[in-house]
Amino acid sequence: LSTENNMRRALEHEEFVLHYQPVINLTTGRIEGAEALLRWPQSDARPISPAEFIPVAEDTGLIVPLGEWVLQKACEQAKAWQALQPGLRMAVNLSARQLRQKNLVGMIEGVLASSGLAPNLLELELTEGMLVDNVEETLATLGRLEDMGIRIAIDDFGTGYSSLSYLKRFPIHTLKIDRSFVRDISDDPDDAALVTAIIFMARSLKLQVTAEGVETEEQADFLRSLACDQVQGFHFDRPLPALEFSSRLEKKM
Ligand code: G
Ligand code: G
Ligand code: MN
Ligand code: NA
Repeated sequence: LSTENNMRRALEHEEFVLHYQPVINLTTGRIEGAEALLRWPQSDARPISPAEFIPVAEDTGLIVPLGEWVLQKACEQAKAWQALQPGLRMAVNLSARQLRQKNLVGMIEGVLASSGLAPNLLELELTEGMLVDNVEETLATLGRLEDMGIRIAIDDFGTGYSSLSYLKRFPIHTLKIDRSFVRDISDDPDDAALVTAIIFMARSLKLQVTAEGVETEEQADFLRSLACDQVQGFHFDRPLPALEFSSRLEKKM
């Protein structure tokens, strides 16, 4: 309960911040996108992890106004960064509760209109589990988002228990390979086989594929040899405060 009250106050006082992790094209090395990641700095302690406060926000419904704040901020930032990197895409994590939110599509329309960001530069990240419940309603929601030109990514791909048939049923554009598969690709033949299979499947289905959690040059080389489209990970960049991300774009490094 105290977390809930603190979160309400933090939202009112704009204490949350977004960090942005660069999404890198593995062939060119260029930054093609950013994933917005919520941070809650504390004046007298380490920041509280979203892994801790997002579940509370979901349970209390606070994720609805918090999620709208995240989307608005991320879209405004993406719009501003178009001057430095035309076509830069912004990925925003969506929680299950937001997908059930009645006015989600209208809220997103409003944010795109007020920020001026082109819809095809916004990618919403969902997890597999979110596609299992209320299938008809979710299909309708995602269909409307796709009609607007918004892209849908499956986050943590491979860790859910759902049937792969959803890849055919839902309008999905990107698979983000979970970092648990990427971690041991250089040493574990099973993980290497799984990642290879996911990348080949994605290509056959004409989906874009992003590998997450790339921490070493060996992992990057392996993924490059499979022509994986994009990567994220500490080997390239940590999630960065907006100003650092801007310098990173300006230096074109
Ligand atoms: O960035 P970090 O590893 O601390 O994130 C932990 C988890 O919190 C990840 O699963 C990430 O997807 C989630 N997360 C981070 N920011 C947001 C956000 O703005 N909205 C939602 N729903 N989840 C987020
Ligand atoms: O669930 P999701 O993919 O949204 O989680 C994103 C989280 O992964 C962020 O909190 C980010 O800090 C973390 N992350 C990003 N790159 C790496 C990496 O290379 N290694 C590890 N261990 N975590 C990472
Ligand atoms: Mn994510
Ligand atoms: Na992930």
